[in-house]
Amino acid sequence: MASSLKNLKKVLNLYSGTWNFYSGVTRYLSGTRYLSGTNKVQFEIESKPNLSEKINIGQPTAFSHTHLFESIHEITPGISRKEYAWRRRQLMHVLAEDHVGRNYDKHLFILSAADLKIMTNDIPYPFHQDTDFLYLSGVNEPDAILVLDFNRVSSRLKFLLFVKPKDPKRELWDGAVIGQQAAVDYFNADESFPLNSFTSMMQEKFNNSGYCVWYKNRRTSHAGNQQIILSLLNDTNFKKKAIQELGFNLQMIRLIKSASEINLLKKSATIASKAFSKVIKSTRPGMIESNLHALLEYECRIDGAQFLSFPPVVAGGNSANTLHYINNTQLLRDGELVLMDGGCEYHGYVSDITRTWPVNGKFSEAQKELYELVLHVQETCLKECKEDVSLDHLHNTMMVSLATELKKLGFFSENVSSAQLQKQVSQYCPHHLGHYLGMDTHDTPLLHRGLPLRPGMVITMEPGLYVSENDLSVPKKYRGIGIRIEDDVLITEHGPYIMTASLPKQVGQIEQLMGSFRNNEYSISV
Ligand SMILES: [Mn+2]
Repeated sequence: MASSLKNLKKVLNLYSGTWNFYSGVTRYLSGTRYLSGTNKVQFEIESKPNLSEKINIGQPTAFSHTHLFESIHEITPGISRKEYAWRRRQLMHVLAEDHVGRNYDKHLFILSAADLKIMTNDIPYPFHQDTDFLYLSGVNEPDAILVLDFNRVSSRLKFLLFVKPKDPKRELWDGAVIGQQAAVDYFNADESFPLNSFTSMMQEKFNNSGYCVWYKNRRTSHAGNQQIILSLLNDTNFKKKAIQELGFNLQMIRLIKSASEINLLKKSATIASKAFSKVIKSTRPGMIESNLHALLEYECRIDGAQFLSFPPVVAGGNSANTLHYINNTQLLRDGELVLMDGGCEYHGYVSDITRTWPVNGKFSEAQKELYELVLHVQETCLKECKEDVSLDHLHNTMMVSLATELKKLGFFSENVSSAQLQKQVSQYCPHHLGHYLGMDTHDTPLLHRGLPLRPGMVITMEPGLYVSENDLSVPKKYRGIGIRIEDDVLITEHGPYIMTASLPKQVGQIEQLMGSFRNNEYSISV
């Protein structure tokens, strides 16, 4: 508990004056009301939903895609109707018990889905849903708006969905949409309306009834709908008692993963780990960085992932020192290392892995020295990783361990002051040890990394060491080497569980894995 209090103090110093944050953190630390044990909530099986088995809504259902679902009670693969309902109720309870929310009995929450981003005339990028919207509804369609109407006295919750109406002419081109009927039958909305009636319907249903209205104004993913929502909120004819920004309230719920979310995250980590193994095994001098990108994506999708989590970093040699290098255009040269940072998305849940390996299959002495140093730093952090410590605490562990190890290799002069040392070490690893992981790669970004870790949280652990080829202050043999080792870690009551453990990271294991590269299974000519 002492460390929790220290963390709380740190959080308070950073967010001094932000009472809202304080209230969230206190609630988090006391933990009992909403969050503690969230991952243990049991979602009972309900009676068979009253659905037409012919339901066609443009996204997989248990009826249309039997290979993806284990039960007809799931709305999206792995997540049941009960769990989606629980998430909506949990959010409204948290909002109604917020320090502002407590002053009001009636609460409205409004959230837009993402829009379809256009790649070129008439042709969109693959659609990616707003993760808050997907978390609360399971709806994987652009443009919709979700409204939750909650009364804290009676605990009555109504779920409204505004969706594009069914239009056979439009669906001939773009495929099926959900439509109003399935919004109710399949997604369990209490009522559904056409999207273009949003403003008039909201005026009609909720005007003048003393609501505290919550909405999201940060990191929104639909500029058009956001304008429509803001116009409604700013309309003096739309009477309400208060308007509140959602803030981190939903992220506090998303921070602790449920058992079904953990299953999906494990699956995502397993797919990506296996794909990384194959990419490592296939690497050889003369390939292009983008070839490894292509292999990673191929392997992840062959194994059932829908996307890569983000454009991967495939950085040969000195490019590894550019942290967000995604050009992936360079030749992979004999004698260099290659750093790959990537992961996949499996039914809404992502993995995020980094490995660094020798292009020719064998570490040089200098590469091995620095690689094993980073591995040692990661192991040191993993030993510290347990309930109640925070990501910030683990970051500090990484910096201290890096400093100690680099000093042994002659990176710093003997008489360097500890303040100078801290500054110099952060030049060799300018990023944080890790971040929360979930539906987003950088999950729940509004939550401070000083929060104590709890079972059900998932984090990345990614110590790195980056020595620029132009750094004349270090021995020549180390210049131009960039290394990062990243694993995905679930916090459990029994300690850290490494979800990416099946992917080798010891020097010997990697060299052994690459020993078979001559029998490359991919026919990429070099
Ligand atoms: Mn990461």
